Amino acid sequence: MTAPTRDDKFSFGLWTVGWAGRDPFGDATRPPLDPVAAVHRLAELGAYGVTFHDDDLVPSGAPAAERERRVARFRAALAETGLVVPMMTTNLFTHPVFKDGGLTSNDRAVRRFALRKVLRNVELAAELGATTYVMWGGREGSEYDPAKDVKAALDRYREAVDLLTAFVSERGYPIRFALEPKPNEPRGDILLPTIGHALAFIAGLERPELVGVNPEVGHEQMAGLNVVHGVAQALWHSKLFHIDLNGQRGIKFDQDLVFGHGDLMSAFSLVDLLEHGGPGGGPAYEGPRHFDFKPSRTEDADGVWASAAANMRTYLLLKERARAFRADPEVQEALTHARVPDLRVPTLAPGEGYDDLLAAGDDADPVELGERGCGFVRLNQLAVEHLMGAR
Ligand code: GLT
Ligand code: MN
Ligand code: MN
Ligand code: MN
Repeated sequence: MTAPTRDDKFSFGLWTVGWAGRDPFGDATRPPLDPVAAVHRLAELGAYGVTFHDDDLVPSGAPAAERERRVARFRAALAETGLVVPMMTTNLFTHPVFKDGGLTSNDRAVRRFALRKVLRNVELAAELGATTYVMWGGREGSEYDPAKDVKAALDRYREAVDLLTAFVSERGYPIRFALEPKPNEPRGDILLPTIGHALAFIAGLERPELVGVNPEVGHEQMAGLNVVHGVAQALWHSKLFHIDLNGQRGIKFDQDLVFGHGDLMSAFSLVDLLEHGGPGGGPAYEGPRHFDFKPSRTEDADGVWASAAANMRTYLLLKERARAFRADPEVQEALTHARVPDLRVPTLAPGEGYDDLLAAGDDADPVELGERGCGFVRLNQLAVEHLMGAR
């Protein structure tokens, strides 16, 4: 297997490798990381892109001159390394002002402040050439049902997203928005908790074509959902605008482990889906392979970079394993036996309607059909063996 290259389109958030390890129970275990140093190190490791929140680069409330100085230094590092900024996002969760949310806070003054913060950073995103703008609404939600009018909150969410899409359209920015679902944490319950909720919300927007999703592996798994199914449905709706790859072990707090360090079988199927578009082929995903992980707080600086490299190496290994799986004649035969390709055949014949179907009601013997084995276990075992390098 070769080392990661720019063509692999691996990207990382500044907040990932830059996480100092502070958690609700303990202090930071590592010193802060200079964004410029992060850019250089990520480029050396083979990444092509870096992403960030406004506050990752410029501390909230910094004076204009300080903002310009920091942005200029960062731009110089991008120019030096050739790293690009495919995606940017807003921090609407750290400052106490956002304790009840940003775009859906009960407090109108907070909502206006939050929206202005997003608009300003979208301008910077356009300057830096980012084409995707992620909206993770971690604080948009509640702990107490009587304290949040959810229908009104969704009205305000829609109002905000409609304003943002009007902004990029009228300014002529080539930017699309990607909503990132998460079921809970830091709020007890977060609005738009899953891929499915986000897709339904998008359908009611003014410019739905400018809004898609940014699913995170661990977030769907925190909700007990199958992330491969969720991502496949997002692809089916042509709404997979971006993706956050990481690892999660079961329904618990958001772990943000290295990709593949959670449910490895699911990671294998996800890479297969992203690379091949599923068993039937396309559409596959062409965008950045973005890692949103947190180097565990047990790790020192070397451990941080080993973790960053591990994400990319695991992805490439899974990609190679998925390719071998697809190319294996025994797998092809097992797929056919399991009737996986048959699902792509329309249920009705061309021109056939319900009358024809009712009239043809004699071609099926439910007893015989019910006795047919599906052969799915053998197929899955072949996947396990490919994943383990046994084939
Ligand atoms: C935050 C969150 C991530 C989001 C980031 C984008 S910030 O770390 O936990 O899942 O992708 O706002
Ligand atoms: Mn997460
Ligand atoms: Mn996270
Ligand atoms: Mn994320």
